[in-house]
Amino acid sequence: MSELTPPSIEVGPVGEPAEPEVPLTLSEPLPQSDVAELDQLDVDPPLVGIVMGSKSDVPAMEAAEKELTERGIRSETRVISAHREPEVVADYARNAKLRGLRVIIAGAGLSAALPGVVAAHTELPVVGVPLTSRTSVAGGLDALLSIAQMPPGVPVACVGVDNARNAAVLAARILAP
Ligand code: RP5
Repeated sequence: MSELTPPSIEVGPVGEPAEPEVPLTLSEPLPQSDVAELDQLDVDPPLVGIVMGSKSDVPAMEAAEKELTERGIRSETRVISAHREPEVVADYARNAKLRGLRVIIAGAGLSAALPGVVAAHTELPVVGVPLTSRTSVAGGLDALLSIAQMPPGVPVACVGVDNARNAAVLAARILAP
């Protein structure tokens, strides 16, 4: 009968903590590339989002940005269409509060769905600007009614036709402490 040799099992050190892959403290200075990335972070995010349904709305809506800038209120401007890119509008509105925006100004012409769609996706106050365009009905009455006549529960404040400046003044008053 041959002798049985027990198999040799290599056992490593027991109970030693694993080496952390990432240092847990910032005792070392950050690499320059990381510092550059941090510098690019927007520490002063815009407070007012100005959106409009078409590039053709830009001339009328510029007055809102101008008014806010003169008052020292940071804003951002985007052209996003409620009917051409509904998902983009929904994402913008859903993320607006998280990004630090406090008021949204939305300008649109014709059936002017943009302000209402934005209001449906955010709790932020939305100020609508009814705009005239090439094929407006009754001098912009179509857009005025589309914005002012939001059903109960999803309000959109409505300024006068093509009166983007008043939307900015109202936004400033909403932001006033
Ligand atoms: C709306 O339709 C826009 O807000 C604009 O006022 C109007 C006309 O748009 P375009 O045909 O000039 O793109 O969606």
